[in-house]
Amino acid sequence: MEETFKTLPKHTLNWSKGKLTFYKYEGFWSIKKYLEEVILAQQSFKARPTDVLLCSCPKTGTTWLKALAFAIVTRDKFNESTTPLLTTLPHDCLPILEKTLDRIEDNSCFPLMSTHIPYTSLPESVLSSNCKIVYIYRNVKDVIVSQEISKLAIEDAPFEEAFDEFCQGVSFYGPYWDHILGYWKASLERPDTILFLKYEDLKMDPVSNVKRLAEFIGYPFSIQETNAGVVEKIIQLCSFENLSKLEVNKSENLPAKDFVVENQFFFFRKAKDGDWENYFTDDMKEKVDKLIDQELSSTGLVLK
Ligand code: PAP
Repeated sequence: MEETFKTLPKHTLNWSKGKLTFYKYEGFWSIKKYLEEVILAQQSFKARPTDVLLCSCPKTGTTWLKALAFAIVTRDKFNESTTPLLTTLPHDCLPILEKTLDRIEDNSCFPLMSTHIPYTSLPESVLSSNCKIVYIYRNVKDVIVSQEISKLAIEDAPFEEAFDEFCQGVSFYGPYWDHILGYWKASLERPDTILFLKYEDLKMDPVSNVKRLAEFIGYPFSIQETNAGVVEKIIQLCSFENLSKLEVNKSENLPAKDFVVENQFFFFRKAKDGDWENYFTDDMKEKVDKLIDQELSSTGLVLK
């Protein structure tokens, strides 16, 4: 492992708690701790055809997708007053692929698992098992703000510096646009096994998108459930307004042990579309528009 890291390109960033070194592994940047987990997962994770992987780049709607998928899959077991989502951070409701290497003991039939690993670096068994993948993504400008403001919230490093690094591709599992592209290309090749969801679409039309999600992961809503308003109840349970006010999800109660930073903006900040307008200068807006055009114009993927 140490030998591998000696050969990787690296870049040091300013971080709320000091400096943080990122390494570039298989075309994507992250910190050593996370990349070690990726490498170990590549060596030993055994996917099952029944697994459903919730995949995302950080700050694109992961927490929300995890809560929704968990509520969908466990709706026969729990109702809105007994669900673990009331007392457990959504991230702790389902396993993370990189942290679930030994599956011998895991006899559960619970299908959900999450990961930030880019498509092209997923363990080979994920692809050969043909298990289902749900990918969520979000507009680039709001992701920059969500990620960089979380990172900078309690320090005085300028936003401009963080912005430039993100645009150079140096962000968690970045370049972000390459992360999306990997899953997008795969979703074209394997539409039956990869569902591509957009954070903004989920916000604009939660009912259809939650139904789509439930159907795709094999837990469709029955007509009786639909008539009884089960879809709306799940949407309400997992809404930002509801989850962010729960004691367990408040900043001071976050289990910081596994996360790089802990501060009040980390998982639940504003959840507002277009918040980038409060941080970007005209030059920044233009730079991102040009960058995305340059990176994606030949691919067919359109990110508004
Ligand atoms: P993570 O990668 O650290 O888990 P992730 O959940 O992907 O973060 O994204 C966090 C963003 O989702 C935050 O956006 P913001 O910074 O623009 O506010 C967070 O507020 C938002 N978010 C968290 N939970 C929800 C939810 N239930 N509904 C909508 N947005 C949410």
